[in-house]
Amino acid sequence: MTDKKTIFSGIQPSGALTLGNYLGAIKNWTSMQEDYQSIFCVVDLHAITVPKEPKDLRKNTLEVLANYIAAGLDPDKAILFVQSHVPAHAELAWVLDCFAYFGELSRMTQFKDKSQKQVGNINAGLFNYPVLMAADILLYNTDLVPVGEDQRQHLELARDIAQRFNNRFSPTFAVPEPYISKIGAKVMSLQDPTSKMSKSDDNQNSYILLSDDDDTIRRKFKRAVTDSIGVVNYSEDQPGVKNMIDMMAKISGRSVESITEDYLGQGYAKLKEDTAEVVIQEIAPIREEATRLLQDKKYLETIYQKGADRAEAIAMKMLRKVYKKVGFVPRR
Ligand code: ATP
Ligand code: LTN
Repeated sequence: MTDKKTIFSGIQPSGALTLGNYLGAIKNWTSMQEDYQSIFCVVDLHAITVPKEPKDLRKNTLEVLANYIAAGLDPDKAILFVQSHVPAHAELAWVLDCFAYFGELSRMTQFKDKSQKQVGNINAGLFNYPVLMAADILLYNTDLVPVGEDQRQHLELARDIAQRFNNRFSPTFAVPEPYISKIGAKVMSLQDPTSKMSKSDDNQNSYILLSDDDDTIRRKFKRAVTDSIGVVNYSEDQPGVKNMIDMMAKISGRSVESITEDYLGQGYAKLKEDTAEVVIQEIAPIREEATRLLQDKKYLETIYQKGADRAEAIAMKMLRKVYKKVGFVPRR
């Protein structure tokens, strides 16, 4: 083991990845993997809280893994694995369920949103979702969790559960901090720039998928909703325009001020076209590499098997410690 700090994060294989997933999460991971002990998971246990066809789940799981690697996560540096391959996640989640309160879980915004979308299927998994997420994080003594803004509340809960457990017994879990970058933490919908870009949106024009071809990306940006002000400003009052500038800033590393200056006196059409091109430059190579990797299932298999072995070694140590603290009799 190293003395590096640990980061852990995950994405659900609930569908094709969006530009929001990439800019809000994966892109940050690729730069952090150099400096941290890095663990990235494909959280398939979480994905079944929303009904899924088994064949789609299998396909999406490999796609997310392929995209991780295609986007630049290096399996020799970072541990890349599939959540269901390491049973300790489900096992710790059960223990933590007994340290999470009905009241606090009822207040989770994601639970309330998803419940509204599936009124006939508000299952217990959907309710306990944040506890499983806390288990993911706490198993690895995680210091930092790089996620998008929408996950902040879940992170707070994970911290509360960790502290509650530590206080009840003795220091066991590291208390994780969220890592939410200033730019890109909330990529907005291209059709309604006041709401988050989301892969579960009914309107396909509202999101860019990492698998979209160049012309589809151009078309979606061309149709993007802006406003009737007609002047490029970086302002909360012009969320559509702000969204474009933020995407450019996140991808290019330039400041929002200097990008905004470039468009002084220009209409929105040019801003949209240029943003589309910047996005294409960034994600077309990822799409091509992911497609190539997906043809090599054997390679992907070696990556997730090695990843699960490495993850499990760490996770089992923590699980044993937790079982001992709560008073379970050891098997041997
Ligand atoms: P769904 O839309 O089905 O709820 P999702 O697209 O939000 O799913 P998740 O697997 O829940 O995908 O999220 C994976 C990661 O991507 C999380 O860290 C989340 O914060 C981040 N993320 C998702 N959407 C965005 C977005 N629009 N902008 C920035 N980050 C995002
Ligand atoms: N709930 C997260 C996905 C997730 C996660 C995690 C993120 C599950 N376990 C652990 C960070 C750390 C989401 O993005 N919806």
